[in-house]
Amino acid sequence: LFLVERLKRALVRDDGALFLTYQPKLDLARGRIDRVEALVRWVDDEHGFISPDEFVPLAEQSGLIIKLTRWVVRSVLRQLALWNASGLHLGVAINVSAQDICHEQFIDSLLHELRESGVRHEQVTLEITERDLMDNEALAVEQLTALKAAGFRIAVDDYGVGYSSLSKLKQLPVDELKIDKSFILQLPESEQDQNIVSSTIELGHKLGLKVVAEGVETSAGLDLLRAMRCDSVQGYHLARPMSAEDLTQWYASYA
Ligand code: G
Ligand code: G
Ligand code: MN
Ligand code: NA
Repeated sequence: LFLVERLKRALVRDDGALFLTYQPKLDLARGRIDRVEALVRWVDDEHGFISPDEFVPLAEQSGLIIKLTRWVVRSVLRQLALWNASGLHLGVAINVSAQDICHEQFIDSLLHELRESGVRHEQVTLEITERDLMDNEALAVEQLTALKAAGFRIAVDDYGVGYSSLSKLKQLPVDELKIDKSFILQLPESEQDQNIVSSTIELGHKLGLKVVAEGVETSAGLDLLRAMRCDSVQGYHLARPMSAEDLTQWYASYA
């Protein structure tokens, strides 16, 4: 079978070949883990582990992304409902593509899943890459405006590698900039990255946005970002993406 057919089968069967991992984000001002990013994983019984860098683009090309994202949303919200019930109140970031948000049923199905799970809108951040936004500008902006009006948080993912102009940024209905990890990974060693990141944080703040750094791998990087007044950090220095069970345990020992 072609890979995309195998992916479709994994979605239909929902027998554990597709699963979610969660990576925590630290709110620097409050010193608290307040959110997690959901990251999908696939272990195919024939091909083994397949990276989302490989199968997400495949799903996008074939249109299967709509079903994949629906599965992700449903699974994430179920998990969030479990955490809510156990007294663990976390927000979650879900990666979506322009195809998803431009799909006519996206908002309705999201709202339906929220009602089913009892999760609150403010608990959900939708991450969309800067590049995806720029490639689908008019309709994407319209849809994001509707999503934001419905109460969801919107983040621009992989910010800094997608060539959006400052005037575009001003018009986008977003709450958060997520600086791409390529500017963060060598932050302690690279003066150039330090300049780029500190000015991006300043710009974000002047536009009224929260700024998140991903790919924080060292305490030196974390210290720099704190000094730059970055709002939130995510990266291996804190924790790797992990299963829901592991995240629950990790959180208990961290907090
Ligand atoms: O851990 P990392 O390898 O998870 O993810 C690689 C890429 O795959 C990232 O760009 C990430 O945004 C994307 N990705 C991970 N999970 C999802 C998902 O559930 N949906 C979408 N659309 N992209 C995802
Ligand atoms: O959706 P996004 O492109 O933000 O996905 C985040 C990606 O970054 C995922 O592939 C995740 O596994 C990865 N990631 C998260 N933290 C780190 C880190 O500290 N270092 C590196 N190299 N990758 C990370
Ligand atoms: Mn992301
Ligand atoms: Na990213």
